[in-house]
Amino acid sequence: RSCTILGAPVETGASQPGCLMGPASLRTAGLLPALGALGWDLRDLGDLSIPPQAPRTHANPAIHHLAETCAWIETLEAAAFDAAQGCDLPIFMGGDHSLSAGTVAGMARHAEAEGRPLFLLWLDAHPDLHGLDSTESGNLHGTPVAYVTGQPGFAAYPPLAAAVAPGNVCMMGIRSVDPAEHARIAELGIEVHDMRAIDETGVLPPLEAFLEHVRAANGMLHVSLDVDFLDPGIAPAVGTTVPGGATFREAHLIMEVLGESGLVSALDLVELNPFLDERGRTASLMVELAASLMGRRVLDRPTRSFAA
Ligand code: DIR
Ligand code: MN
Ligand code: MN
Ligand code: MN
Repeated sequence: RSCTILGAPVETGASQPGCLMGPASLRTAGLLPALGALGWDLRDLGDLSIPPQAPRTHANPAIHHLAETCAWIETLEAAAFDAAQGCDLPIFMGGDHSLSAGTVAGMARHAEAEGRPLFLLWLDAHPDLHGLDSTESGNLHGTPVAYVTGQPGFAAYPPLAAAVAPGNVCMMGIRSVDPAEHARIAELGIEVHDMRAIDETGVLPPLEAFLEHVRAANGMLHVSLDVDFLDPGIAPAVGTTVPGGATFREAHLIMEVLGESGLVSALDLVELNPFLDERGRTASLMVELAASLMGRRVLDRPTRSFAA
């Protein structure tokens, strides 16, 4: 199976600098050799870039780096579409979460061209459901899910070629929701498993139900992993830590089950800010989690069945 690796050193969607160093940090932590050892046919396309942008303003004065965000979305939409045509599973190394507005949009166009629906698993402390009018922080990493599901209010972003149906989105790990996002979750009926739900059921039942839904629809699955999905105690290198995140064991179980499903068509590794880290531990953890999704196992075991 083939995997294209692409770096997206985007940091303009976050409040503080540092995600620019994410791709270099994931490389330093050994992402490529880890996946190569699992038998993947890897192609490293290096890191993308955008040219310098003239500033663009918006009616919402909180918004910053709108021009850069739009340029990244355009670049990444095209790059994701091309990468998905050319391999089984592209990995996009971020960069802050605004990059997923581009990668998921490109995967949605790819899936539509294949005549299959795209599903989105959002592993994050935050739902990232803001529109350009509702974001109070102005940090555009809070907007990608609203954009890729085709919500109104994105006239300033590049037009979306193919949207992800809100009913095809599943979120896990959510524990910080702004009021406008709360209203949108209710309005769209997006499947959100917050940490309370995970505490009650564990990660497996909701994950397996979602994967069964993807399989039944012959869907493609895009997994977007925000570092702040993880508990800050194990993953401190992110600008928006929220207490009470996923444990090491929950995260690895999710990644292993995703890998065994054979349904994953793209992976984002986002929001790693190596400047906030201690000795690269968060980058190393993200590499280990990617390896779990890509097939690394402690012992052989029978493939899980996904009984309805
Ligand atoms: C917050 C934080 N909801 C905002 N969002 C983050 O600024 O809109 N998403 N950090 O991952
Ligand atoms: Mn493909
Ligand atoms: Mn996020
Ligand atoms: Mn987040």
